[in-house]
Amino acid sequence: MDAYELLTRNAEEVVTDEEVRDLTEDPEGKRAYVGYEPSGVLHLGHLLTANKLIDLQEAGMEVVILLADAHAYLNEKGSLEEIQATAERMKAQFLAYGLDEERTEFVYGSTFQFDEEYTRDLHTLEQATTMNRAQRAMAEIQGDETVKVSHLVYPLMQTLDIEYLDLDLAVGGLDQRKVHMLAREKLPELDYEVRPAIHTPILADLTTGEGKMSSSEGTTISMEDSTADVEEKVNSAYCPPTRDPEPDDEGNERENPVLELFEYHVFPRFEEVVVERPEEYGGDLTYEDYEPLAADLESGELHPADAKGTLATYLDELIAPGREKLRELRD
Ligand code: IYR
Repeated sequence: MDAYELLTRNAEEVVTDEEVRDLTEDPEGKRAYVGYEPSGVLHLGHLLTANKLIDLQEAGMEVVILLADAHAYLNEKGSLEEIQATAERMKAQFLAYGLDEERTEFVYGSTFQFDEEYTRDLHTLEQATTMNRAQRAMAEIQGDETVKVSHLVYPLMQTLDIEYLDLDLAVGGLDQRKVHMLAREKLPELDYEVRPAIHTPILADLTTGEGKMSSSEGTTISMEDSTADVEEKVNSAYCPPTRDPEPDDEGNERENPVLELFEYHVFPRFEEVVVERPEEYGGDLTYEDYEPLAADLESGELHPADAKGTLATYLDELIAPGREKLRELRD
């Protein structure tokens, strides 16, 4: 796979394609980042962007993981000390997941975001941005609580991070796109360069196929889940034999979350996927790509129950090293 393919595969959006193409001409040593508000246990949402970071490392890029402690503080996730303790566990799980230690730099936001120069730039950005604009940038990240001033400062700091970490590329879930658009608009006003961004899709809730998979509501899978938990969650997942399920009775759009997990989590990390079946049910099925598996589910060749059993096995293998790490940290 060439660098352009590695950077863009499974991306929902690339801003802009031309800028990313330029980057792929000589990706070796270029710096990309994702920022995470620290949380003690990684879940499939974190791992989706981590998959992209692994792709970037394979293309020769250096990866910066911003442990966004000050951002989590602004977003009322606890005291800075509490947030930093969970960040250390997060770091260990990322490495266990398969990020290349040599090409991964972990940076705490608070190590540079309180510096004088950064703070001055932040105040300049505050002058250059309307409250309405900052609030819109945060809408997807913050949820529906009351907007505080901290929520408006948050996207401006995220904008400055791109400059202060000396990056060539920003990566994030699609929920980060409005912040990245704000950054593209505002960085030049401070005479800083615009950087391209790559956005990964937001996956649907596992049980309903609706909305977005989240750690606070609905069902996701985390590094803390046991093999039995993973099996149980995947077995009760929504999995009609189609890629395009009908909306539910209230008109809510639905996805097939089992197929999404194969596409975005399993195939990028495994050379092939084997569905084990007894001879009397047709014997094993082997897939090297997502498309033929999805086609077999649609045609009825692959039964949803077999797809789920297989998905649970592969997801379990992906989270097992992180689960082990968490256990070690606890002992
Ligand atoms: N907004 C992110 C956290 C975050 C990301 C980046 I990229 C930053 O520079 C700072 C914070 C989230 O929603 O988790």
